[in-house]
Amino acid sequence: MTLTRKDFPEGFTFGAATAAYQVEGHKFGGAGPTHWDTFSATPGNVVRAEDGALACDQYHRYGDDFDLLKAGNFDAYRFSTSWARVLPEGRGQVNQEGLDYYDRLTDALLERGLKPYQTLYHWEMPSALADLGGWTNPDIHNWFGDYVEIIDAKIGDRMEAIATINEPWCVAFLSHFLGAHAPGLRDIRATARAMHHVLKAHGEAMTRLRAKGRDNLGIVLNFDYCEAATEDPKDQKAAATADAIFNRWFIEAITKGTYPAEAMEGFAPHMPKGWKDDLKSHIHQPLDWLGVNYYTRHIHAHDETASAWPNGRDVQGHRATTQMGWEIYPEGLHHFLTRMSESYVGDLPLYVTENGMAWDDRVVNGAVNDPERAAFIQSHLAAMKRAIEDGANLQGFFYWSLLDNYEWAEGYEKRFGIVHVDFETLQRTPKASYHMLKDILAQD
Ligand code: IFM
Repeated sequence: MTLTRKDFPEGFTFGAATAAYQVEGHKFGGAGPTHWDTFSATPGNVVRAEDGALACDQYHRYGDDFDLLKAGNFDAYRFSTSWARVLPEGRGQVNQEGLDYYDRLTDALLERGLKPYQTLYHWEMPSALADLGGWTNPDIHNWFGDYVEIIDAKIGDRMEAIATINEPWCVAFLSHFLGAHAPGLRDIRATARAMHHVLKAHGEAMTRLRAKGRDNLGIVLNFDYCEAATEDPKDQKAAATADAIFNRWFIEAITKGTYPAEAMEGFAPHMPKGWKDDLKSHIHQPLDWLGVNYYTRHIHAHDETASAWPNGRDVQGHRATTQMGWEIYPEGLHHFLTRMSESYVGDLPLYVTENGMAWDDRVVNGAVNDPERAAFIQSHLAAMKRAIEDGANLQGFFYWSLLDNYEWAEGYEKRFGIVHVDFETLQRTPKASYHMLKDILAQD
């Protein structure tokens, strides 16, 4: 059965998402360098050492991209504003060209009747602040707060919703413990600090925006279904530890003012001074909505060979995988939507702010046939519908991504878009999945 707009509650928002560094073309418009420019220029970090200098050139082509959204019957666009475009040095001198760009972009969305959903940080730390330790610096929340006030003064009054941070697990753990994203550290002290400071920065932004009367504030967390490989208590512990770091750390701090014991087992000796006070003063405060990003599950086992915490390893599952090698596991989306409402946020509005899949899509005779993606979307829509029936207050869904784009350490190789981008010519070709969404989102 094909689900359509009519299978969801009246007013349910359907959108597509992107992020600044992945689509804009960072070399345009006076943006300052970011830690992704240097991470990607360091051999071995990014496929073919590709960066976001040109990306999809949305900086010049946003009008055409928004026409595609409109023609596709979408209601909304989720985008991010780049700190380094607004403040090239991270602090101090404002780049007026950058502010004007986001002003034009906002107008272009509204002119087409598309609702703007802004994210304030989607991973491009200005290099000048990275030089000072980036997310490990105890002052980062103040610098972030200053940037937030500047961009908010320009476009905040026209945003449908504002998210502080995209995927703090990636900002902190993936980037400071696993070393897979900029700044590419593998250091537990840096990780513990980043895990905490990113939340403190979220809280600082919330406080500053509340003071301006904003009542549409949230955060976007990513979740990964953590399953134990066997019943063995050691494997169960490996899964519980991964779940605590990935799925519980951020939401528990925000909604309960605590960090999970299973994660503190590793991080406690490395936490920054005053972290308990910060939980009270900054982090534990109400949200207006919560964004849920969901892609896959991982199966965890105890690693006998590991010499240090968290002593876990991944075991390959048996489901079909995407071009990223990620298992397709829609049950996990139902799990997190219902888990959020039952255990953490009650009736607070939830949005699926990202969900999608990468595939090796090719243009053949002017068309891109991607039935795998259409099936992926339908199976995840079904999981969302079940979650709503089971009580989750889900109010919208944003497909990741509108365009094929810069997939971070994977460069331009992994294609998540419903619109194909030829990275030589920058030509956009809507894929069959775009046309499927266009059909199912038509109003009558
Ligand atoms: O491309 C990313 C995005 O920037 C954040 N969430 C996951 C996507 C796919 O990896």
